[in-house]
Amino acid sequence: MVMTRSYCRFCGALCGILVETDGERVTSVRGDPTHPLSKGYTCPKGRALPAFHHHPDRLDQPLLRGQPTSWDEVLGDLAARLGDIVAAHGPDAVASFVGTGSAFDVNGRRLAERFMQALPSRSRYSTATVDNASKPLVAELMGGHPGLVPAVDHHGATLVLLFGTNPVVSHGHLNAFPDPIVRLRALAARGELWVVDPRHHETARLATRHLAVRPGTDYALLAYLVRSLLEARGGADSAYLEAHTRPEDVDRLREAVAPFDRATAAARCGLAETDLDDLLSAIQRHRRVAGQTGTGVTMSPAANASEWLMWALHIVTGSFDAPGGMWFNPGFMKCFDRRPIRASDGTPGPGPRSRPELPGRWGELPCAALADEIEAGNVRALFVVGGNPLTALAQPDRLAAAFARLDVLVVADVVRTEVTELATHTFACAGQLERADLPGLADTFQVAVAAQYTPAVVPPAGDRRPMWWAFAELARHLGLKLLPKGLEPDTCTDEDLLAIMADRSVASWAELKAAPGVIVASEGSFGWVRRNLLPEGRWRLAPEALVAELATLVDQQPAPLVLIPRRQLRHMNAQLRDGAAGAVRADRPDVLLHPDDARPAGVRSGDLVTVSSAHGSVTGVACLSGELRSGTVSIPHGFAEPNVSRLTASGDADRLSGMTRQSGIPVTVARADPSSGS
Ligand SMILES: Nc1nc2c(c(=O)[nH]1)N[C@H]1C(S)=C(S)[C@@H](COP(=O)(O)OP(=O)(O)OC[C@H]3O[C@@H](n4cnc5c(=O)[nH]c(N)nc54)[C@H](O)[C@@H]3O)O[C@H]1N2
Ligand SMILES: Nc1nc2c(c(=O)[nH]1)N[C@H]1C(S)=C(S)[C@@H](COP(=O)(O)OP(=O)(O)OC[C@H]3O[C@@H](n4cnc5c(=O)[nH]c(N)nc54)[C@H](O)[C@@H]3O)O[C@H]1N2
Ligand code: SF4
Ligand SMILES: [Mo]
Repeated sequence: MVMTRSYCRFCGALCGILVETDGERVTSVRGDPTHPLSKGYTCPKGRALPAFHHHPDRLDQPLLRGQPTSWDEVLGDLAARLGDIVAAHGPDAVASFVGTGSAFDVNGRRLAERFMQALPSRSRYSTATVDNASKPLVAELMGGHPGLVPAVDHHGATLVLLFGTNPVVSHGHLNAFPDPIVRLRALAARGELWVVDPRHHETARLATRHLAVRPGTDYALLAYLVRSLLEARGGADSAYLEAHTRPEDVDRLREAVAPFDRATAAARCGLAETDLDDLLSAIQRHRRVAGQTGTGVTMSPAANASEWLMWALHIVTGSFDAPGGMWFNPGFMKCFDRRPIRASDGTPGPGPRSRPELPGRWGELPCAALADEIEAGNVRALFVVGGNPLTALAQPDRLAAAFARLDVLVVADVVRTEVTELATHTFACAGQLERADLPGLADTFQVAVAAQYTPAVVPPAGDRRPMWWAFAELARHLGLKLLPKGLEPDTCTDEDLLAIMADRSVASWAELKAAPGVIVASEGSFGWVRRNLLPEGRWRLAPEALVAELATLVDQQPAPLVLIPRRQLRHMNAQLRDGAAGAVRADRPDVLLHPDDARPAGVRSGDLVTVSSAHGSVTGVACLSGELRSGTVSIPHGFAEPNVSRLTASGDADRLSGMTRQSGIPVTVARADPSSGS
């Protein structure tokens, strides 16, 4: 038996783990009690790692049109086809979709991205536009950089607001939330913890107050708070506003939120006026706030306006980049606080050819356009890099038909999925326990300025190869060079690449490698955004595009019954939905309904229920629950059945951010089989 210290790479919490192995067999995973951030905590997904590692559907060899083959064969064939496609249609005909499964493979993700840049192809898609697009958008428009991620000051905040996020289950949206129950209890014990969510979920149960807001109306509640704070003696931090904003922006903000008086906001949000009063006085009492939004907000139709007003609330109360409020993680590897950063103004680039009304942002195109681009013949080859577009993207049936028309569909994954079924070329990638790593993409999302090096726990089984190697080798076949000077695919190691990445980090590569676990540099870093990034230290408080969006919402009419998203503890999107082929417990994709919405349709718990939107319908098992606000239907995503993405549509995308709407979708419910039962 050998014990290796590592960290879990299923989700952004990056919990410290101790992995026990017997030869190449992974026998157990438990929380690392010496890890200062996760403190021994793991969730069932982390503990399912041994079962996932030995999943019967793991890919052991690359596949060519579904048949096991050698890497030489699959990469040689692929290179020839890509060469033809690029020669005939140009490099933009080669697209990539980068998913969550590659987010914690720092070398693999980097080389996949470098490959697209080397082609060079503009047809780059990622889950950013089905997950969080309003966040980088607002960060760029207000702070000048899409990578600014506000995070709760866990050691100083006394008033924490969580809007549309359930960290007990998700462990955070963008912001990592390891050991969530202990952290949330500590926050609630120090002051107040408010949860604003249509569902009284696992996190709401730990809150000091829960507001069951009507989906898609967060902007109205936030507008009311900002409006009230900006009134004379309302509680705004005038010194902060004077130092860190422009007076004309404060006037523009005041004007924009003017329509949202208490009665209007309460009616819109479906909350009592006293709820709004209570939240306002809590803010006035604590003076500073630490508010975080999640996918409940980013997936909603008013995502940009809501995120903007959440930022505005922090700026008006002097809570941004300030102890007791929110800080911005500069990154252990990225070190934004130690170098000048060029500010951008958020002007979008050109959109996809078939959907020119959508924006190109952050070097990507919106996922909402992927099916159109394939159907139009603009995309002929697609790389799926650690993703499951057939459950993650809208209209899966249309997308599957579009995939069938592709000349080439390359899937880089660790297990067989519905997407590898359609693949022409499949890369059998080294899984998380089979590669050395550092937190890359997750660097600035962590709960502290911290980094942990992990060695590979076991060598890659079968003919699995690191994903970075597959892209480097494919590039070599095409006459492109992806690896830094002096490195060749067959002699380079994970560590060679990590060492280069760690070049500019807080600790040296040698220190990272020698450390017995995570290195924590600090648990809060304040002031650097105002110092290094903001022009004259001033936030852009009232970006024109966001002011305009709010104006369109003034007369919004809420729909009577809407779909809302929900995450579950035992699966990570489409991963582990089968309980690693039954080796561990799996979640059931129940359709949660409020009894008041189920009754008129004659639906009882356990019945099969059909949920329909303007775009499609799904059938699942109903579970009646008073924890939901009436007027909402909650369905998790990631399942083949019910595949909730049948209810969303790629035409229903936000013009400003490119984000596909996935919350607040009007739906109806009906018994799937009205003849049975009574
Ligand atoms: N209606 C609706 N739609 C949604 C959502 C919703 O709530 N409702 N949620 C959205 C969100 S937030 C997201 S992030 C997307 C999720 O979209 P995706 O990220 O596309 O989906 P995942 O299921 O996470 O896909 C991860 C894939 O990576 C593979 N994988 C695991 N480990 C590795 C590895 O080490 N290397 C490689 N190469 N692959 C690996 C897994 O086997 C899996 O196939 O879905 C979005 N779509
Ligand atoms: N166990 C587990 N963990 C995960 C994942 C997983 O699949 N399983 N996925 C990972 C990924 S890819 C992501 S992006 C994160 C997401 O992390 P979170 O954003 O925390 O995701 P959820 O837990 O679904 O919480 C979203 C909440 O928004 C609420 N909501 C819906 N609409 C609205 C609205 O209009 N307003 C408000 N205020 N609330 C609303 C829903 O009721 C729900 O409780 O989780 C990550 N972690
Ligand atoms: S919360 Fe669970 S899935 Fe996320 S890193 Fe920790 S153990 Fe892994
Ligand atoms: Mo996500």
